[in-house]
Amino acid sequence: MSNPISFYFGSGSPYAWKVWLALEHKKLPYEAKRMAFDNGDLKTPAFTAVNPRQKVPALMDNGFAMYESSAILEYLEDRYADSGEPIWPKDVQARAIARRRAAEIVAELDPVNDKILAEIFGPADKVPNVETIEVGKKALAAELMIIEGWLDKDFVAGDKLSGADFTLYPYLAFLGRVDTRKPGYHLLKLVPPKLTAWMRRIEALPYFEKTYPPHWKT
Ligand SMILES: N[C@@H](CCC(=O)N[C@@H](CS)C(=O)NCC(=O)O)C(=O)O
Repeated sequence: MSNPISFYFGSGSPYAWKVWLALEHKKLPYEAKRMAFDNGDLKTPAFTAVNPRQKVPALMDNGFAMYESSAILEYLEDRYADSGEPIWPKDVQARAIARRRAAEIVAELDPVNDKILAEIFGPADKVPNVETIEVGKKALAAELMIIEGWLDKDFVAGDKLSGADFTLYPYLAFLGRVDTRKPGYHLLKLVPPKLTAWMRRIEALPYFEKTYPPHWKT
């Protein structure tokens, strides 16, 4: 590898956080480039050449541009198979399950989360609809119980960290962020016990602090 990977992220983006955890897990050299959401950073011709969809995360790896967080994880694993720790289990069926769980999180948990957040952080002139939020919280609790059932070992897909853990953690951390910014919704209380213990395991990773959204620290 000649140059470090350029890693374009937005502070607090769950998709970017997932990639950041994976870069660290694989011990890859990278330069983190923070992109602001509100000052045109994503709209510049230079960034549009990296990601024509003008979203983060994105990578530039020695002239190779890549975006879409799940595809980025696959790229890193294939391109740097021997670096750091693997993103997916070696056993074919365990690997399939880990990938499926990561896909389920994106397909099922992400939209449920989004609905609640859209209501809580809606337009300034609109009071959040309590009923919509309660319905959303029920759906979120049900989804979290499914994931709780996966945790028969230490991690989301077995006894080792995988891309499924990196996919999930940012969503749950965001629930805590909402509780801090908009007290009263008690979203973290919906996280069942095994998942809560799992969150502490992720937070104990040696590189965790490095990946923590910078603007959440202030
Ligand atoms: N499916 C994409 C989603 C990426 C995405 O939606 N990123 C958001 C931040 S969380 C973004 O960059 N939005 C651009 C904007 O808000 O202008 C992925 O997994 O990478």
